[in-house]
Amino acid sequence: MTIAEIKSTFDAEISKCVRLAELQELKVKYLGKSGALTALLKSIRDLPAEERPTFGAQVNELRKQMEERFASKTDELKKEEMQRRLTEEKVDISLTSCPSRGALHPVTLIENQICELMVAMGFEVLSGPEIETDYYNFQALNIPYDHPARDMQDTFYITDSILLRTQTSAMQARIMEKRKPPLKIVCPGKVFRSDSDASHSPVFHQIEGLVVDKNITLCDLKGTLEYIASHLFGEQTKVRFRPSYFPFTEPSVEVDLTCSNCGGKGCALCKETGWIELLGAGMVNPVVLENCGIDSDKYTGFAFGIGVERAAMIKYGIPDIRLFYENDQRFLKQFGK
Ligand code: 2NL
Repeated sequence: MTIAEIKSTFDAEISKCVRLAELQELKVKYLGKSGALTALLKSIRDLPAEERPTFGAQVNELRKQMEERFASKTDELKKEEMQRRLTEEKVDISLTSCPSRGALHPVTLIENQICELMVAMGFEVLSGPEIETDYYNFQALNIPYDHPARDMQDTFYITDSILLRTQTSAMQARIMEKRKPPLKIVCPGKVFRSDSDASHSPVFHQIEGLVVDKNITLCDLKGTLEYIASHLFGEQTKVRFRPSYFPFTEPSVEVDLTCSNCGGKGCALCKETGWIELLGAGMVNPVVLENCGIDSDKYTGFAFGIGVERAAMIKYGIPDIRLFYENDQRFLKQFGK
């Protein structure tokens, strides 16, 4: 090839280059050890001596031009490559890939709501130990060792005298023993019973309220529960007492609310009765007051215990208590927004 031929094929080929790798190949093809230009330079020995300097100068000039062209083309392709990568590898920060926001668990929500209502009525919120002594969980509350009510609350024992509390009243007994009336306290927390089905869990949450003062009556209990019921389930909610039995209260009552689903007319949820049982309550048994050092001739009190899961199940129409503990996002996402 002549100098002119090399120049023109080189020009044509280099302008077609689009990748740095191709450019590198081209560089080898023309300027490499067995490249076209090197071959041309070698052919210098076949020329007559007087033509050699001019020829040499021309070849060197061409080499210089080609090297400059390679340099500028390299620059150009590097810029293009950068531009291409910037477009191809662009991270779209406008995508909604941020983690979704957490929400309060329905049990926490209802627990907070009930506690807030109690605080509004002047109750003090207190929490106590989940591991209790037999004394505060049972004996102080008028449930001696041989009492049949011990079987009603199937208990997890740690030793003969230490257990997982079956009710938060254990804490209330501690407070009654430590302080003097008037008392107006509410104890929320986890309680434990060896029982498990669609409406029972071995761990559940309870809120117990306790008022001890002079002249406290069952009417005070009813007014307090009506306030909670109407704020938690709606203004039209009615409260009904049915006689019951607990060792720590006398008299004792089961408390029903008008069914939030049918408004009291009767439906499948309330088994056509119009009423749904929510909690147990009563007037504090004088024996319990005396056990805790309170003069039962001077003072009376009322107490109640609400199952938080049960309240949430009624409020939201949840059919199975186990849904609360499975951490299924599809379930949890529906609350606390
Ligand atoms: C239930 C019933 C109840 C109480 C809890 C109580 C506490 C003291 C004294 C007397 Cl310190 N009573 N608490 C009273 C009646 C019922 O709970 O089954 N709740 C889920």
